[in-house]
Amino acid sequence: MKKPEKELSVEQKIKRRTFISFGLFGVYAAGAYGAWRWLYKSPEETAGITAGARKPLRRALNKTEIFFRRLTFNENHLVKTYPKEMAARIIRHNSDIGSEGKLPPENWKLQVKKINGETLQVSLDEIMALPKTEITYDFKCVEGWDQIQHWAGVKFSDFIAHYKLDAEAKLQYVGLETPDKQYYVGIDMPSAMHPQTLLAYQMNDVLLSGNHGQPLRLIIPVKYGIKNLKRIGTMTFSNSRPRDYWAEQGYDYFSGL
Ligand SMILES: Nc1nc2c(c(=O)[nH]1)N[C@H]1C(S)=C(S)[C@@H](COP(=O)(O)O)O[C@H]1N2
Ligand SMILES: [Mo]
Repeated sequence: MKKPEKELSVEQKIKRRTFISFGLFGVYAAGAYGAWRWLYKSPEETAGITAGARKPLRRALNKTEIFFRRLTFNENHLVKTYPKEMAARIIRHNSDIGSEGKLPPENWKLQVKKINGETLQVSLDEIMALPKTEITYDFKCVEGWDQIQHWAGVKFSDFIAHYKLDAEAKLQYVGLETPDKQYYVGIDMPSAMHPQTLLAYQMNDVLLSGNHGQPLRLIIPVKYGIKNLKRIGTMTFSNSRPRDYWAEQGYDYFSGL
């Protein structure tokens, strides 16, 4: 006859389970510690285009960004617009890095760095002679405010077509900087070429004030305020990411809505 298996006492069962739980806890803890060590020891990217982060983390972030860009961005998807009468009269105003005070338009020319090494110099009058586009939409700042505003200027894509910058527009990014290089942004080309993106010189039908980026600023409704650079000095084109003021501080490079 088979000897009946010895019944474990309740106390023994508890001991055994406690032992197994602690064992598993130890295994998980070692795993987590290992992963953390791996990340911690992995090379840190050079703080530059984006704020410093471990390379594997940044790689994952960049992959996620491209995934969401593809998922959410569509050049035919337009940002909601409003009747012009709904535009604010008293306009909110944010930081003025690189765009303080007033710059006499006669002392200003937009510098467009072509890929053949030439620089186009475009005056405000020349820009204002191009077809004009107006938009009334809800401008959004990442800091949590938004306001329905009316802007006018030349469509970025019209500007590209007029100055025959087709080869430039085939590259992946546009870089914009203030004349003093204090504020700068990088914009992915599909967002720059979006039909609602403007090189704006008017707000509420009058030329921009010093506060709002005169003589010319970017209005890019598919992105948060941080990317809407005021007082454009230079425009560059590249396949690598242009430097970006807020991305350097750790903000999302894409900053799309
Ligand atoms: N040159 C320059 N452009 C800039 C900024 C800046 O500090 N300097 N701030 C950005 C931010 S954070 C926002 S929300 C908008 C605000 O635009 P506004 O001052 O016309 O409202 O401008 C953007 N463009
Ligand atoms: Mo902002």
